[in-house]
Amino acid sequence: MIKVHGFPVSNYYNMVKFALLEKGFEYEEVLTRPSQDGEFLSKSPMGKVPCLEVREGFLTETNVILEFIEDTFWGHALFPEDAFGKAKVRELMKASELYLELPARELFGAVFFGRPVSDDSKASVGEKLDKGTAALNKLLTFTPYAAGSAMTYADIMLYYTVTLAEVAVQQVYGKSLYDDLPGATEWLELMEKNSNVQQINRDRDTALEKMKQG
Ligand SMILES: N[C@@H](CCC(=O)N[C@@H](CS)C(=O)NCC(=O)O)C(=O)O
Repeated sequence: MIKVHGFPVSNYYNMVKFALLEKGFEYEEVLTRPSQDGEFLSKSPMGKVPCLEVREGFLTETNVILEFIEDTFWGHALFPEDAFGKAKVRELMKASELYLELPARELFGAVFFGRPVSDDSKASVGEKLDKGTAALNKLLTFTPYAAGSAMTYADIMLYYTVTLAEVAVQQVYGKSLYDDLPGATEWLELMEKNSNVQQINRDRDTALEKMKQG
């Protein structure tokens, strides 16, 4: 059986879980924290999670894993069939990661681990997020899904990007990221009707609770 290494609080890990659940594919979760330990680096060269383990070996980088899942497993398609539609989904995935997830991640140390954040970082991340949301607004259709009438990998990546970024944006800037993404609130409601999203969020909350209890 294929294995997914990671932990349920990781948004990237949850993107992979969501894709596998949507495909209806059985997998085993191997509870793993990011690590620079030599053994883990032989599976995940940057020591990050998620890491997918299949018969042929290990795979890292979430977008690569998602593409592999699509190429390998049956189940309903999560990319459009036509080349342009597929490229538009990939464009959204990349924009979500580069221009929203990664800048928001610069705030995670302050938000989740109580590290200090300088006024300069706040200002520079704020600028990047403003540019990123403006770019995403040009790409998102919300009709009703991120890239059209069917759910795709763009929804998967965006959901686990914005929901975590929102926590950071609220805490650092005292505003909602969703105010800068018209249509996002209705789309979030739609996504959260999905039973796989609900299950992943329950797993995340249980793991968070355990972490708080030490
Ligand atoms: N580019 C990686 C990013 C994954 C990532 O940043 N995962 C976090 C957990 S959510 C991690 O492992 N962080 C540890 C680190 O950055 O060393 C991907 O697409 O999978």
